[in-house]
Amino acid sequence: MAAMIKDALMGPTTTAKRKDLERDIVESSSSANYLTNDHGVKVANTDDWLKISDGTNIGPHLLEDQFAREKIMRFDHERIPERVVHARGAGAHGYFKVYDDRASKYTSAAVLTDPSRTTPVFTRFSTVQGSRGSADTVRDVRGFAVKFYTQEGNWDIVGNDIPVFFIQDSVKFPDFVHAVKPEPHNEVPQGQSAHNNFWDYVGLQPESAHMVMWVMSDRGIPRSYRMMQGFGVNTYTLTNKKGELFFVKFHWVPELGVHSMMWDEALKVCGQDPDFHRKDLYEAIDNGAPPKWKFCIQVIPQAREHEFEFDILDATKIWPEELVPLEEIGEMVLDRKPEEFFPEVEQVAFCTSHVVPGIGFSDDPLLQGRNFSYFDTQLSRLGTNWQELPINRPVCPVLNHQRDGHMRHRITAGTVNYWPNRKEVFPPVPESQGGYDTFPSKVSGMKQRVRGSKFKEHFNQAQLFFNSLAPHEKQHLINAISFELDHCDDPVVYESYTKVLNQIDFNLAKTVATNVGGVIPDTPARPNHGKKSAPLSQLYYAPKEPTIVSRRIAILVADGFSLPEVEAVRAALASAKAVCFVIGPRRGEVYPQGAERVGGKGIQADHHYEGQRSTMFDGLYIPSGEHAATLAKNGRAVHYVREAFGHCKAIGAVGEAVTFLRDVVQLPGVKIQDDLLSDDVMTSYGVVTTGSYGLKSAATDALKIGPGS
Ligand code: HDD
Repeated sequence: MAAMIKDALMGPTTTAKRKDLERDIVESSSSANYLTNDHGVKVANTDDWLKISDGTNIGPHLLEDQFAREKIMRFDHERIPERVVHARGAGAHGYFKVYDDRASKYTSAAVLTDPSRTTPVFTRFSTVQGSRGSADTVRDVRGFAVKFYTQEGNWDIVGNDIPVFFIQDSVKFPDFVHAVKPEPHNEVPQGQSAHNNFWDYVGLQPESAHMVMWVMSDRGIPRSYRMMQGFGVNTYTLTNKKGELFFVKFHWVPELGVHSMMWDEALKVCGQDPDFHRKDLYEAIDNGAPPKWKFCIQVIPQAREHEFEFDILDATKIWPEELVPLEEIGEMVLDRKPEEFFPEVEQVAFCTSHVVPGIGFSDDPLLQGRNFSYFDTQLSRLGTNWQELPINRPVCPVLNHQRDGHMRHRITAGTVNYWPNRKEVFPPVPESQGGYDTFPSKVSGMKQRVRGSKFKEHFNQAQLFFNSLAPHEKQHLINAISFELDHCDDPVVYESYTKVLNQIDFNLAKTVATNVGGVIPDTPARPNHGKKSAPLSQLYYAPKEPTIVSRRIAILVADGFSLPEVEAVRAALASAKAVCFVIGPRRGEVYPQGAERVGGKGIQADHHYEGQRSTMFDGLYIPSGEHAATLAKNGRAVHYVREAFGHCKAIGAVGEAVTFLRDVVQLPGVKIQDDLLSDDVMTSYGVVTTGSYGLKSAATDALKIGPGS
């Protein structure tokens, strides 16, 4: 089965949704290559508004110019409201397949049980806080929303890259979003949670503590959309053909592992390339390395609902994998870019309420409110008939008596638009024949505004998360909270959050309080339970086989580099499916050792040192040659290497470049491993050099991203 899926992964796949969308795609290169107005009349002049003129001097414009009026009026109305949260994002098409029917013991949903199916998907990734034009690499939660165009209708998993949420009840969402969004008096800050109102709110809402730990960890600054996990977050249900019910959580696990940026790097990339993640997604697809995720489920039978110390309906809690293991059931591949951003990525509309037979909701109080909110928001963003937009319409028939409303596209022929009708047009379908029916469940209780008793414990899992991080991950988290609280200028805010931190970890609270001028605690607010869970650290997801697929590698040169070496390394990197760029003193010809500097045979540098800085790359390779002496004298080149080193990038150097590298990064305690080409090289060292190029490919070995990277 794995081999069959591998075959299917080769190249863009024509899915049912692709065929459906083709009806609406206008090729700009089609044979009808001329300009018309919106109702198809060919336009003779689109540059001059109709006006009075004697041929030399011009007079007034004429309102009668219907072409000019239409062009300007259409332009005036181009913008629609951006999403109230998750406004900034990027999306791609792809497909989903299950390995076999192993999930049929839990669900009757064909999309999750029929291995002969290829289900088209559209996935949109996003940040939460910033506006549509904000930067990609800010510290934030990432949205991970998947629309499955199944043969039984659309199913949406509207998830995040973090498995828990800030609040337990959806009615708090407007308060939370107001607190995290730019402040009302000055609309500051953009794309940041580093401000008084956010920290004030979460300080007063201890249920946010667990999620705050995740966002302040490296998960908040992913290297790529392609290198993050996805989580459905809420608890859903599955029902099988026997009529049994299971609680379920959905997970996406990326093939390339879970990787993050360094904070300093993320900050710089916000300015250097605000579209970094968007471009990264499309670059990988263009280069034949479509991103891929395993789809996994965690399942709890209905009878075991109350067995856990936490409430399994509480979205601020994970189900630790030691208690409820992940079951891998399928894969998603994103292999096709949108044709046009607005009609696809901007108009795609997800709803948690979109489920298909075999999948249902639980009483998770966050999910219940979400089921109302998404549909509602689409009405104001896109209008009543948003489901008919090409990106949103299902690939199966849509037949019902819902009619009219703004911008209705479909024409439903026939004389009746109600049920029951004498002609039996569009009758409801019994569950046995595929109709969606809600799982019958007995409900009793008092009508009241409460939360379940287990919902009241907020710190055990925040502590579990912090305990489970590797030392460098803990340090990053401490740095992140210290950065954010330093941006809060109201002492009430940063002092009160230190108290929350002391509920999680004494040293964490002490260090942050010292950094930000908070109240340094004398004793822990509660004992640390000492428990850990391995899958909470990103290290857990390192690919088993080291890989450089789709990684961006810079080859740093000046005039006088070794040409055969660069050619060999480029070929080796390309065959390992890395994306390789030559970075030289100028964009244009750079001359190898021995070549005439003017008119000699050089190679094209893709960028100059300033144009694409080290922050744009995952690894750096410096070939041998007399150019090393030139690099050493160039402040920009020296900064390039030091910055890459400071950001823990893998660096390889050969021959004369070894001395250059040693000189520029030689700091006390720095490990540089010379001539080490053993397989465990990356477990201990990020910098590898070799005196002569040859043996085996020093560069590709040095730059592999694997366990320990
Ligand atoms: Fe939400 C968008 C994820 C709680 C209300 N949400 C939105 C998107 C994602 C999430 C990924 C962007 C979808 C896209 O790409 O178009 N939201 C989550 C997760 C949550 C969550 C994982 C917690 C488990 N959301 C949540 C609550 C509410 C909302 C509790 C309201 C009660 N979310 C919305 C929204 C948005 C939205 C206002 C804005 C744009 C949209 O829906 O289409 O309705």
